[in-house]
Amino acid sequence: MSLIQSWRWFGPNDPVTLSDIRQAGATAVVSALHHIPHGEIWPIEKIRGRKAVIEAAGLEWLIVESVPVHESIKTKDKNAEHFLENYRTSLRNLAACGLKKVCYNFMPVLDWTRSNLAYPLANGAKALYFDWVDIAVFDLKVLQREGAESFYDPEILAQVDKRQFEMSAERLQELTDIVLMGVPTEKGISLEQLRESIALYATIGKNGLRENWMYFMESIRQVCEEEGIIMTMHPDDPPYAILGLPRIVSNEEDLVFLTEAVPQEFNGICFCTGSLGAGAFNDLPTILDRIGDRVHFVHLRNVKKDRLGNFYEADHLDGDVDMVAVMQRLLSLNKSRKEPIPFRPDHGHQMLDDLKKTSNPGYSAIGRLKGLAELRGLMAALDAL
Ligand code: DNO
Repeated sequence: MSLIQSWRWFGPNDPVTLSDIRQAGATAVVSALHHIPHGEIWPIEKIRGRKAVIEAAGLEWLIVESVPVHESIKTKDKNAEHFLENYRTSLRNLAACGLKKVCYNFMPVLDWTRSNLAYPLANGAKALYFDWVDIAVFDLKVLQREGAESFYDPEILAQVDKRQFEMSAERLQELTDIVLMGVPTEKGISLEQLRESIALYATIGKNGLRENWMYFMESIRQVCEEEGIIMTMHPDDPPYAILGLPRIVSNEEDLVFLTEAVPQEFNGICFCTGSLGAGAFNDLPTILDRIGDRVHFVHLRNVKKDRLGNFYEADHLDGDVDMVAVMQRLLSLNKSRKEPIPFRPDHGHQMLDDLKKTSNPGYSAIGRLKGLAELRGLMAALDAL
């Protein structure tokens, strides 16, 4: 029994079609109803409709990525109960349609963050890139966050003025849009909203965010246990605080804390090698040895970091993450499972024909097809040993 090869599909508006996905060799799809605003109930008919489309293409909708957790829940504000009730209803509706694996994250306000979506690689392909100086330019010059200077390494700070001077107005706007974007198919936020959120999260802090997450888990526990739903929490991307926002899923200690704080099986992990791999302090095979039994979904991706912590997304078998060791661990975990663990090639380079097309950043067809093919080869070879 091997791992299940899945693929993220953003729905009918995704330029990558279900037929493309089948040709890439995936058997299962990871999808979400991105058009439903965060916090609203996912109606059964809409879920059924999406499922039917996926199945008509000969694929299975295996994982829901994501059912977004509304900011009211993350900050546990006065509307939290309303959104928790909606969340439970959405989970019940998903389970009624046979969808029992859900991915989510608990990152404040922004989902994943990069500074460049088209970083040119030496071979002509393009990758996603995270550059601390660019982020500092945004933070200090655009957002103008109070006290932000103290947050950056002096070596980064020393480059900010020069970098800003060299940036065109268009590039500065592009950088701002990229940081504020969140999930590309969903709505970004405004600078003002970001400022308000940063102020609010400063009062919550890491411990407060952990508590709010525990409250969220407790609020959905009964529904998950009754329906047999497994929640898989996605790590912070990148795995350290940015713009002063607290983070609770960035390293081994966080993951151990979260799995121990809520030991029930419904509290699972989405093991994202790219997110965790961007932290020099994270040793991924060791993390899997600690919390592997709670991993129910895997994002396989690689990153190459430099001395200052800037990183770009490398080829799936290249980069700092020891993908062979990770795959070995996953295959051995898989042996003890009743159901095989699904993985998806997470992100891929923009390359070949896709350089001429517009796709969701990180989610072009050919780069992911290459990643999946390499990972499939690795899996087959290790499986045969
Ligand atoms: C980025 C993705 C994330 C992920 C969410 C899960 O490419 O891995 O956006 O879907 O954080 O909630």
